Amino acid sequence: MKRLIIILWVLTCSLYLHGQTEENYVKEHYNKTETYISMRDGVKLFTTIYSPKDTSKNYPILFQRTPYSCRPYGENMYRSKIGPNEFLMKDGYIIVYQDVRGRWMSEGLYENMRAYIPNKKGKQTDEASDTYDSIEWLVNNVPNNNGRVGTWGISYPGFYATYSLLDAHPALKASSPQACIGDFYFDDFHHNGAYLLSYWRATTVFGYMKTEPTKNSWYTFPKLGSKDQYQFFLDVGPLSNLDEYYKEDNVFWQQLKEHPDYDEFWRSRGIIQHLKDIRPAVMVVGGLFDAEDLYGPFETYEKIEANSDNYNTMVFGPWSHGDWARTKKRQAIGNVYFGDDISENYQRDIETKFFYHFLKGDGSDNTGLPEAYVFDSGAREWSTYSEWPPKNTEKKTYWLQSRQRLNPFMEKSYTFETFVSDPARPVPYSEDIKMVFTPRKYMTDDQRFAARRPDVLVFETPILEEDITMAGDIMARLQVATTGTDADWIVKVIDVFPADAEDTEETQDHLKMSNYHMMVRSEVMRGRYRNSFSKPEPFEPGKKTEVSIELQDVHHTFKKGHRIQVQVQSTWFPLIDRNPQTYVPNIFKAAEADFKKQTHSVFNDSSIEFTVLRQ
Ligand code: PG9
Repeated sequence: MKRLIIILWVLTCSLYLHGQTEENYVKEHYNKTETYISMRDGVKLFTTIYSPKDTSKNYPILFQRTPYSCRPYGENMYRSKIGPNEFLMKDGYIIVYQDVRGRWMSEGLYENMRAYIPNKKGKQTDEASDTYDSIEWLVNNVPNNNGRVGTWGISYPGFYATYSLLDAHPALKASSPQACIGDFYFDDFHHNGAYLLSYWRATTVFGYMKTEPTKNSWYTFPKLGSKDQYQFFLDVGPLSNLDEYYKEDNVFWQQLKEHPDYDEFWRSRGIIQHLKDIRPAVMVVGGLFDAEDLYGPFETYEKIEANSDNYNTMVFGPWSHGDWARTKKRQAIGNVYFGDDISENYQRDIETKFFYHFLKGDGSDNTGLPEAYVFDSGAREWSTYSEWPPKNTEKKTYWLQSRQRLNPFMEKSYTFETFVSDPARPVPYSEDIKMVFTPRKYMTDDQRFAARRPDVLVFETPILEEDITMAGDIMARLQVATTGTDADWIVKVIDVFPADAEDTEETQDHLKMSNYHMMVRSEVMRGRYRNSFSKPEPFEPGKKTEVSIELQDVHHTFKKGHRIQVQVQSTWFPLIDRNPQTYVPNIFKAAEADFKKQTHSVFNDSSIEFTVLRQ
C-alpha cells in the first residue's frame, strides 16, 4: 500500500511539473521584446517579438498581424503558446505578433477590411504597405534572423496573411492564410446579400473605433438579458429596433445599415480580386464546416491557382472555425464525430512541414505535400488530389419532384410544391437555445426539426445502393414563385443516416444518430439579388422566376444505405435576418408593417447539380 502511495505521489508531482514546464515553455525558451515599428506615413505599430534564447544559430521569422491584440502586454508577460502550433514553437522560430493599424496598442485609424491600393504613391498606406514596412524593419533589426519570413493567421488574422501576399516583401517566402476572410459580403456578416443576424453581437468588437493606443478593450457588449437568441431577435422585430443597443458611435453598424447592396463600399474591401501574380509559397487552410469563413479560403486558393505560378496548395479538414489549431483528441462538430488526432496530425505532418520547407529547407516546390489535402466528411478519411476540384469529376443533376422525391430525372408532369412563409414564425436555424458571438455548430446539426415543419420543403432520394462521393461545388437552380415581391431562398444538402447508425459520446441527449439528418452544406440567396448583388430587383407576384444559388465546395461520400436529402425554405432565423417578403429599398430600414406572410411555390423543373467523383 505504502509503495502504491509513493508511486501515485511521484506520478502526481511529475504531471504537475510537466504541466508547469509546458506552461512555462515559452518563458523558459524565448526572450520577449516589445517595440513600435514606424510605417512609411509615420504611424507606429505595436509589435511583440519572441526570440529563442539560444542565440548560437539563426532562425526564420513567423509573423502574424492581428486585430485581436498581442496580449499579454508587458515584456515579462508571456503567452503560454506561440506560433501556428507547438511543433513549430519547439522547433525554433522567431515568432512576431503585431497589432494592426488602429487596433489595441498600435497608432492610426482602423478600417474593417481596409481596401487595397494598387500602385501606392508616396506615403499612401494599406495593409500591404504596413506588412512590407514591418518585414523590412524585422529582417534588418531582429537579431539572429535568417532573412526568411512566413506569415500565418486564422480568420481576420488570415485576411492579413493573405494581404501580406500583395506587393510582398522579397523576404516573405511562405504564407498560410487560414479561414481567411475574402469579402465581408460573402463571409461572416452576409451570405449572398442576407445579413447574418447571428453575427450581430460581433459588431461590438469591430464597430467602435479607439482614439489612442490601449491595452484594455474600448468596447463593451450590450446586455441583452436573454440567452434565447431566437426569441430575443423575434421580439426585437425590425432591424432598426437594434439601434437601441448600437448608437452612432458604432461605425460598423452604421456602415452595415447604409450598405445593404454589394456596392463600392464592400467591393473595394474584398481581397480576392487582387490575388494575381503571387510569388511567396501559399498553403490555404479551411474547415469544411466553418460557419464563419468558407467563401474566403476556397476563393483565395482558387483565385491564386488561376492567376499565379507560385507554389499554392490547400488543406480542408472536418473542422469548424479554427479547429485545426487546437489539440483536442476527438475531432467532432456538434453531434458528428470525425476521428481522433486529426488536428494534431495536420499540425505535425502538414503545417510544420510546409513552414520548415520554405523557411529552413531548400525552398523548392518539392515539399512532398500534395496540391490538395481534403477530408471526406462522409467516409471519415483524408484524400489527396493533384488539383481541386479534382479532374475526375462530373456534374450530376437531381430534380426536385412532387411527393418529396429527389430524382436524377425530371418528370414530364408539371407540378409544384407550395408553403406559407411567415416572418412572424420563422424556421429556426438551430434547435439549440443559446446566444452566440458567431454561429458555429449548425453546420453539421440534425435537420429533422426543420424537415417536420410545413414551411420547409423536403426532397429525398431512395436509399442509396452504392456510395456517391461529392467533390466540389453544388449549384441549385430553383424555379420559384411568390405571392409577395421579395423572398429569401435557402437550400440545405443533408446526409440522412440509416436507422442503425450508432450514437457517439458527442450525441446530444435529445437526439439519436439513428436516421440523423446531417447538414453537409447550406446556403441562402436573398431573392432581390438573384440577378445582381449590386442591383436588387423585386419579384413579380405569381411569376415563375429562376433563383440560382451556388453552395460552397464539399467533399463528402454519401454512403450506401444513406439518402441524399435537399431542404428548401425561406426563413433561417436568427442565422440571417427576416425578409419582409414585400420589396422595400433597404431591409435594415423596413417597418413592422412591411413584414407579411406570403405563399411560395417551388416548381418541379427546379434542380440541384452536384460535382461527383467518377466511379
Ligand atoms: N472572421 C471572424 C470574425 C470577423 C469579424 C467579426 C467576428 C468574427 C474572425 O475573425 O474570427
